[in-house]
Amino acid sequence: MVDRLLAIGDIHGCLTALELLLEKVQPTSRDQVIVLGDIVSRGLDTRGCIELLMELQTRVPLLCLMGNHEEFMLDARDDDIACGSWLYFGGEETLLSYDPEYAEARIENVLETHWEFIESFPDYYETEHEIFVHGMVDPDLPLTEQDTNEFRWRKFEDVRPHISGKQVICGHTSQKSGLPLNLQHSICIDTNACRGGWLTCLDVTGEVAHQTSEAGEYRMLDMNTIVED
Ligand SMILES: [Mn+2]
Repeated sequence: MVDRLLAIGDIHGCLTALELLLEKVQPTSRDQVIVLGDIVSRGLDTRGCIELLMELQTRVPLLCLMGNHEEFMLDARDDDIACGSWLYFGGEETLLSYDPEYAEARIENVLETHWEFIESFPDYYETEHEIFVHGMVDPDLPLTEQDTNEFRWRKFEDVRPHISGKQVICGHTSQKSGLPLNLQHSICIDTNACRGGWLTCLDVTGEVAHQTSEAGEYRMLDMNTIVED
């Protein structure tokens, strides 16, 4: 048994919000932290976010899941066309963070240890009562039988409970309200951190959400007050 199950939504290079979030939540070796993917792209400091998470993993049980932006980045590594399209979707900011001058976006600058870290991300994580995933799941199929692209790409739309009966906790579909979308059987915690919204850490066990912004703000939400049908 862990003290707290903690899920962190789409970080997208927002190092200020991530640092403040970890300072507020103070994860320990008795917690389990799951980062729901899309750590990279768009925000100013992907490199810093990856470094911080790699360091945190040395002292806290931490698992990062594969998002569609990690998929973009891995595809860009060996393919100029894929790299060109990723640059347009936020990859440019990612690669600039690997240049000390923040001037040149060169994929060769990404550290080998960072590639290995990103390659290790699985598509989902399951506990006895929860499924953690970046995108979404097909509600009618067991996880082992579905198209794995769903895990990284499927949007949080027309959501129904998963056949397993487990609660699904995901990111990917940005909530412009800045609030997690809490359907109880499924919760989306991409709260638009990189576009003036919030970075969310859902404490599944405590039924609260901690949120921070790139502007240095912090707030806590009672998940039971934001339930939607
Ligand atoms: Mn995504």
